[in-house]
Amino acid sequence: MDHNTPGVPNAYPQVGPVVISEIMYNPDWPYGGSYVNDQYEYVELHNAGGSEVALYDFDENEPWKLVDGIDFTFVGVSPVTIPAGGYLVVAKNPEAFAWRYPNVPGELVLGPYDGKLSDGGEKVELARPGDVDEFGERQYIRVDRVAYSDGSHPGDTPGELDLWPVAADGAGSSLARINMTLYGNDPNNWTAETPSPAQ
Ligand SMILES: [Ca+2]
Ligand SMILES: [Ca+2]
Ligand SMILES: [Ca+2]
Repeated sequence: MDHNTPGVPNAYPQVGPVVISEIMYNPDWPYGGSYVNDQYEYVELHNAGGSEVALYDFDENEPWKLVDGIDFTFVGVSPVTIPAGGYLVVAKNPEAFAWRYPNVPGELVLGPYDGKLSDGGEKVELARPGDVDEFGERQYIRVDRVAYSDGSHPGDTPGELDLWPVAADGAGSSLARINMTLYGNDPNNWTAETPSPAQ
């Protein structure tokens, strides 16, 4: 939360500066590609802040992670960082990604991650390390989380609609976050757009 507000409704959730900015969960099949379509999945992160952010906790000596639907740990030769205004891509299969998006500099692409992004929708969470609990297990603190859907899975409430854009479901578009500094777990802040990894 942004700040403590005892006795009144919670403040607007704290957002960023690093957010999940684009989700390619169901890529279309590329002409001439040598992989099945889910190998072209990716998640893009964006640093909407004014200074570089390390995806690493120097107090805990532990890297940040992507968790829930997919699993990825931000390990590198040195701590992974995103410059102010910069982007980073985590690809399901970096070789497949490099073939499909040859203009994206390789140093901006990490991966592979474990698991696959569901074609129906699921949660993707960016998390940073917290304390180790009494069982010796490290706890993780949510930085950003998106429970996306494909536009065809309304909930169980009668009359409920699935407001997520259907065009990102295998038709060539990806889910793109509209406002980087507004809450991400809200279909109103996402649209289906031409893929724009690392930009
Ligand atoms: Ca998928
Ligand atoms: Ca689907
Ligand atoms: Ca993008």
